[in-house]
Amino acid sequence: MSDRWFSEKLYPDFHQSLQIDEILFEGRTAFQDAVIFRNSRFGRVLTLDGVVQTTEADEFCYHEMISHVPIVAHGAARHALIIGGGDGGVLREVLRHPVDRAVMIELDQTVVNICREFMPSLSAGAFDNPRGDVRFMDGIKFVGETDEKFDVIIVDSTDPIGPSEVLFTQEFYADCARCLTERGILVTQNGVTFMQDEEAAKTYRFLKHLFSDASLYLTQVPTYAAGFMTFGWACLSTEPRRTDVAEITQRVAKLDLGTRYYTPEIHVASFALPGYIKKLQRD
Ligand code: AG3
Repeated sequence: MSDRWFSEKLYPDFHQSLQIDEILFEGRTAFQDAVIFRNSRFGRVLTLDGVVQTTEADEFCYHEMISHVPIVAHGAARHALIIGGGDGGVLREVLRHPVDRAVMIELDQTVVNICREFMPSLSAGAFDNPRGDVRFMDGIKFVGETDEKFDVIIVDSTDPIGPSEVLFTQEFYADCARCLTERGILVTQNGVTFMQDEEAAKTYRFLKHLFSDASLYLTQVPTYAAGFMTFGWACLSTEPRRTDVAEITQRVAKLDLGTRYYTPEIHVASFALPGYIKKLQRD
């Protein structure tokens, strides 16, 4: 048994540790520190700037929920945009749907390269899919300049410290709103709410001002310490979020998603928030 441990210090007063069996990659990219190591329970683990991003064992809890909830709720998404998502997990899940095109805008090409090499099950071939269109540039610049329109935008970023800070601003969300089609949906990752409540409250406030419908919704990821992970939801129409479980069930039955976390019941239930999170949804 190894006596080497990775200790995540995302919060000053609460650290979580994972045992390191073997380090597969360790280095500084043009933007951040990246490490991929192996842990006996979680398989290969990607950390960026000292924060666990994803693990082979529990990535499905995150990638299925950030992808299928908006796409199934939309019901007819043809064009999807992913901001970030360098490990390829979101692209993989998005391409399970009959979308014509999934554009992925990733800042850090090295993250894609190391994940393809050391964590290939994350993208599972998605980077070679002709419907995928991966471009390496700044997400905020892309949404600020493009004339392309998307039915769904998924922001799969790191936490709002370091290179991703700009992806949590009102300006960025406003540009996303401009890039959406009529019933378009934007979802964002907003951290673990018990520890990062201000972050979720702020995103909710921005989204509420810019969109007809705004909400938070939940998933549970074992290696994100301290409780529920919250996603932001924003839509130019109030109707997609209200799609009932019978309709969601019918839509899912036509797909071959093979999910392990996402179900029609979980889709609907993920918008039911515990009181300490619901109270953050103030204007
Ligand atoms: N990106 C979000 C990681 C958030 C971890 N932060 C935390 N525990 N508060 C995940 C990238 C997966 N594609």
